[in-house]
Amino acid sequence: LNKRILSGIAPSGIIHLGNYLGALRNWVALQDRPQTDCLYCVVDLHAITVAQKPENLRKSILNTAAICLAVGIDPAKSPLFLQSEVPEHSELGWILNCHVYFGELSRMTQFKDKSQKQEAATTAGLFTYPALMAADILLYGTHLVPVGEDQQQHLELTRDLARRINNLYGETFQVPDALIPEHGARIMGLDDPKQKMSKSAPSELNYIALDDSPEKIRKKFKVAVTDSGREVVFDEEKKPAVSNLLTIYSVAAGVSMGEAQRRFEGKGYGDFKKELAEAVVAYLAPIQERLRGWQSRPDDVRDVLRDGAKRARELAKPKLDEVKAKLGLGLWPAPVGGRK
Ligand code: AQP
Repeated sequence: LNKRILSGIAPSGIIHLGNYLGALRNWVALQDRPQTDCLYCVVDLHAITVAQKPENLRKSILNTAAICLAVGIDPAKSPLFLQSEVPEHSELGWILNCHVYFGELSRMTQFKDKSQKQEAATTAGLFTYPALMAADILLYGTHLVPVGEDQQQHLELTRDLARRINNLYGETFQVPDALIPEHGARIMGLDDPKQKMSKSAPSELNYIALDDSPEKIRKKFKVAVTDSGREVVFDEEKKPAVSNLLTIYSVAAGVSMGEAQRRFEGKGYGDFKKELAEAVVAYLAPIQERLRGWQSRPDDVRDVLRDGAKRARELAKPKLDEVKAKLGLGLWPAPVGGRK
């Protein structure tokens, strides 16, 4: 039996290098793993847990899908779909909402961070979104979920919910595992190495967007925060900023951390940041070229999403029907041998 891989990305404005190194890069690699079936999802219902302008959301959805295609998601191998086009997600999300405890959701660190940072009032959706994320995953019998480190806690909750439903109603859900990359699982902000790189950061100097121009990339690395001293060495405790930049360098240049450090022995931060910027510019160039191609063909992107939703629904509907039947919802069980 093939292993099911599923992951999602929120269309909330820009997609940054952290999203790519922590998640998208792995999504692409997994497509070629033998005996795996991948499904990838633009999770627009997650985006509306915070206020969105409809015109911006519409653009972000298309742009996020175009980025997924540009980084190498091949829709022939992996259906790429929009979450809101598969209503089974919302329906299972509600069912899981009715099985997750208030205390569990209250412990989610992402909720605490995001609700504190927000200027607008916090919605119930932001609070309960981990249940919807669990539905995204459990609906497809997912074995592995390629995500960045920040999603580990939500994955744990998903596993707990799967076990809870299985205990209450009999074996229903596959209990999924997180697949967190060895390098790049937690890329930190360029302007603040204590916080993760984030789309919703107040300053754009926090992140490298995948579609930043070479000039912008050079400028952002030039002003990126560094640590005291002048040696380019990996030491997350003493040199969190430089360690973060070295992680980015080693992935972008395709070298080990040891080799990355050797290359900058005896050199200062200035030289290091210049070479880092060039490595990232070169690393993103082919993605950006393909992105321009997809952006010039929005109807093709829509076609990919439409086809992906059709394929995803074929998988999601039977699982949702099974769950509803087990819970006693609807007009189940269907009468055998005609009406009674
Ligand atoms: N800084 C990061 N380092 C490594 N991986 C990261 N991911 C996010 N930030 C980093 C991973 O990217 C995938 C998609 O993320 P998402 O769209 O679900 O949104 P998020 O985790 O909420 O990402 P952001 O950019 O930080 O958004 P905001 O600012 O809205 O919170 C996930 O697999 C995530 O782990």
